[in-house]
Amino acid sequence: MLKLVTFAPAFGAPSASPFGVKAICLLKMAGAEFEVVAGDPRKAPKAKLPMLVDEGTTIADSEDIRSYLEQKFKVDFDAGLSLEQRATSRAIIRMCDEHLYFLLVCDRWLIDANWEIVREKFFGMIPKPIRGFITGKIRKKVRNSMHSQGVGRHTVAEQLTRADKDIKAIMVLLGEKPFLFGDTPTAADASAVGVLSAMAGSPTKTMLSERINTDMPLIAYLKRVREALYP
Ligand SMILES: N[C@@H](CCC(=O)N[C@@H](CS)C(=O)NCC(=O)O)C(=O)O
Repeated sequence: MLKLVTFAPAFGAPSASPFGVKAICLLKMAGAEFEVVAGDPRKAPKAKLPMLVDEGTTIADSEDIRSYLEQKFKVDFDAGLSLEQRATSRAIIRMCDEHLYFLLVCDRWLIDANWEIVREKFFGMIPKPIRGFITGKIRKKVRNSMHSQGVGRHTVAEQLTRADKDIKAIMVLLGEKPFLFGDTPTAADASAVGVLSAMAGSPTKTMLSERINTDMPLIAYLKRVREALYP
C-alpha cells in the first residue's frame, strides 16, 4: 500500500502541512489505497514533507507526487480541461504553493498569539525545560527564511492585501461553479483547499483567518472540496 509521510493532523486538517493535504487529496482523486503516517522532514530526500513511499520508491515534493500518481494510476488530474484551463490551473497552483503558502507561514509562525499555540502543537514533544530555547531557534530560522523569501518584509496588513488579491482571483475563477473548473475537483482544488483551509483554521483570530472565515462563498467552496476529497 502507498504510504504518505507528512506532518500529523492539526487545526482541523488531516495534515498540518498544506502540501500534505494537497497530496492526500490527489491520492484520493487517483483512487489510490494509501495510509498517512507522521514523519520527520530531516529524514526525507529533500528535507521537507510530504513524501510518498511506494515499496522501494520514495517520491519527495507534492508536485512530483502528482506526476508519479498520474503515471502510476494513468489518471489526469485536469481531465476535461482545455489547454488554456490547464495553463490557468498551473498558475493557480503556483500561486497557492509558492505565495499564499508563505503568507500562511507568516500567520502561523510570526504572529505571537498564534505562535504560542502552534509551538505547543508542533513541538509539544520536546521536553519543557529546553522547549522554549529550541523552538525559539526554529522560529528565528523561519523568520529569516520569510525575510529572504520576501513576504516577511511586509507588515501584516500588507500581507493581507496580497492574500486578498490572490483569494479574489480564485473566487473570480470559481464563479458559480462548485469547483474551480466545473462540477468535478481538479488538481487546482487540491492546492487551494490545502492552503486556504489552513488559513481558515488559524488557532487564533487573525486578519488573514478573518478574511477567509467571513467570506461565505469561499467557506462554502472549501467545505465542498473537503467533503469531496478529504479521507
Ligand atoms: N515544494 C514542496 C514544499 C514542501 C514544504 O514546504 N513542506 C514543509 C511543511 S509545509 C516542510 O517540510 N518544512 C520542514 C522544514 O523546512 O524543515 C512540496 O510541494 O511538497
